[in-house]
Amino acid sequence: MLSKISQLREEAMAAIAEADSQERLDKVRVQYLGKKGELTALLRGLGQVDPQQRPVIGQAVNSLRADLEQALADKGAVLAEQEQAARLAKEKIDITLPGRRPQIGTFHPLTIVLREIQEIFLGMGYEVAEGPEVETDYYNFEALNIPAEHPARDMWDTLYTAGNTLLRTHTSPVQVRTMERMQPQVPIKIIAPGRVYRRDALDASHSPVFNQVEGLVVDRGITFADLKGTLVLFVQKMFGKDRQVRFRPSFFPFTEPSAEVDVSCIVCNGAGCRLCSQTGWLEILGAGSVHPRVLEMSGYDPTVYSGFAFGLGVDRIALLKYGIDDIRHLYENNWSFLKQFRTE
Ligand code: 2NM
Repeated sequence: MLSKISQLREEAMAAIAEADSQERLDKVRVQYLGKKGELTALLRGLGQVDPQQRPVIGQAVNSLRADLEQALADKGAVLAEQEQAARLAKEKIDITLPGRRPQIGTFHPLTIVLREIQEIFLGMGYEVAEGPEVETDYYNFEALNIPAEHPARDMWDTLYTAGNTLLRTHTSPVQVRTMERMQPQVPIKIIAPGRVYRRDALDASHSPVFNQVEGLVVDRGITFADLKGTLVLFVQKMFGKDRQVRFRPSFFPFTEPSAEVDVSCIVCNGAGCRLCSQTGWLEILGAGSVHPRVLEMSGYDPTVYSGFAFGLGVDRIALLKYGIDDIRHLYENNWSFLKQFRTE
């Protein structure tokens, strides 16, 4: 019996020494000290032992139990410490790694170009005026000398909303609203930037929504020469002082006379290339002297006052300036495209 006990001691101590996790150690505990464990079985067998030997054996079993409990506790402490150290090593955060850089936004190319245009006109004493994108038929057409049923309406189709309202096809309604509000005061010197809408076939140079800047000057004695000087200055600030400017006769219902304004090609300088379709010129503006009927409808006597107006497409200028080949890039919010226009 005593040799059985010392054999059990050796076995159990070896098992404790071998246990390499708290989980395994717990199994060893159950195997030897549990209710159905080997030591418990040994104690149960004590009844069959010779009564004289019983105290000696009982003491040996109890001392084995105490030694195993001690050994289990010691090994448990060692394993707990090891497991904690392993977990800490695994979960360690390397604070020397560089952080993830936050992505910083960029200005949209339209915003950059729009601000540049505004800067130029603010420098000439203009103020910025804004108005609604959903307009009435009166402000978008009637007040601009484009009567209902008149063929001039065919130049601008748009989406009609409830009642007599529509998505504005130009920012001219803002000019009309400004004249109505100001009349009969002069001078008026404003630019009207903003989104406009047209029913156009979608292609590389047409989008159903795009951005315009229109300008309006009204005062006594304003002539076509003022318009010309203003636009030549604008073009040379925007595209460079060596640019040539060309006025071609054109037609708009709200101006008379009217002109299309071209700038000498920014790529070939007039020699002819693919960008300017071999003409040497790029069309960038429409302009003219404000039609007397437009002045009159908004409260300015055309025998006393005169004015000029112009309109340009911000999108088209952005495409030219950055060499962008398709207007749709401006409206797709593709970060790979937009991030190229970092300005800081
Ligand atoms: C253009 C071309 C020519 C224009 C006219 C007016 C107003 F309100 F005075 F009648 N605003 N904008 C105008 C004139 C716009 O865009 C190509």
